[in-house]
Amino acid sequence: MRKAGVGITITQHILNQQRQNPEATGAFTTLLSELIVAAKVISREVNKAGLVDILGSTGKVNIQDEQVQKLDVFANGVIVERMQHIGELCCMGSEEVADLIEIPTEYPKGNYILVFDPLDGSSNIDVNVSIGTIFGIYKRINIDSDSDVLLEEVLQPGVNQVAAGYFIYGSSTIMVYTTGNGTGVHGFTLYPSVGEFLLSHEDIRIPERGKIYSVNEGNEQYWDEKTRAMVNYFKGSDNALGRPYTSRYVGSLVADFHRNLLKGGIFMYPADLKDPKKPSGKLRLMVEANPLAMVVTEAGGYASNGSGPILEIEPSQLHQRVPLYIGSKKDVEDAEAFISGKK
Ligand code: AHM
Ligand code: MG
Repeated sequence: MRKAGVGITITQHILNQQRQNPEATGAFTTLLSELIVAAKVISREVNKAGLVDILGSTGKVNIQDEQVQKLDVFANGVIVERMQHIGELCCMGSEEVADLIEIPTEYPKGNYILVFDPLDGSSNIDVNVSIGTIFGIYKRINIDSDSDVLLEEVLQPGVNQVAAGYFIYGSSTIMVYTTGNGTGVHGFTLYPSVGEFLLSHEDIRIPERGKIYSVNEGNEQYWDEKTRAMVNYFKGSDNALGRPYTSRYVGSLVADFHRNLLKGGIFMYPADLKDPKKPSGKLRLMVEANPLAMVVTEAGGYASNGSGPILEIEPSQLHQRVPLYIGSKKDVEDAEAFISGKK
């Protein structure tokens, strides 16, 4: 891993990757570059939280007599506004928006689809805990079609993603991304004084087995027996470590995932019976699970829904939820063995 400060810029890195892939076009570079600008704007606002009144709930009026937006609504607006005009997208899907986001007719369209969670873990903003933006990029299957994009074209399995990653707004702002196919997972740290993301974590590999388990154990009473047995396995001594795993749970998926990616471990949000309308747990397949599954898989880890790879699930809805077990390969395989009844 290279030390921050001597690394290349994210733009150079994307261009280098593009040159290595003869099929890659400048379209993809344009797309990622504009997304990075959006993230810089979000990072700036997140860093101001607490200093200026940007945490007010929607409905407040600021000094300019404008509606004060919640930060997650603001982040969604920044991404949509910046990305809709670049001419490389045919549509977007956001956690904050119920339907597909069409590209306005005044702008040209392209062949890429962007799905994103603009500000994940936003309940943590008020208490200065790390939050993030998660994204996945797909290619339209029916490329160069002039017709409007259909939801069916967006509902592709995660394995079709051409790139995925996240921005974490923490003690520093970091971007982690991959374009898959053995190109690796790379992290870039934003240098505020330079205004650039510089390579700080080259070719991240997640340890095959970790020492950390991350789960909201307050939900235990809503879990089934298999889930309880699985969590007890990690907490007990009769496991691969021969001693209890360490518990770490921030409650901000990007923060929990990023820590486990670097240090090893398993994050889980199991299916539960807390809300009978959401029997698959809380996290969303398209905007949360699939992008992080692509990252972890490329880094040598694994992501499962308890019975098989997250990346192979055929989505049926844009906002579909999914149980998520993600992190070090061997830890996730152990969890999967419990949930699927093999252990
Ligand atoms: P959000 O997208 O509305 O912010 O919700 C997702 C967040 C994740 O960041 C985090 O892993 C999870 O919710 C925590 O949920 P819980 O408070 O139920 O443990
Ligand atoms: Mg979220």
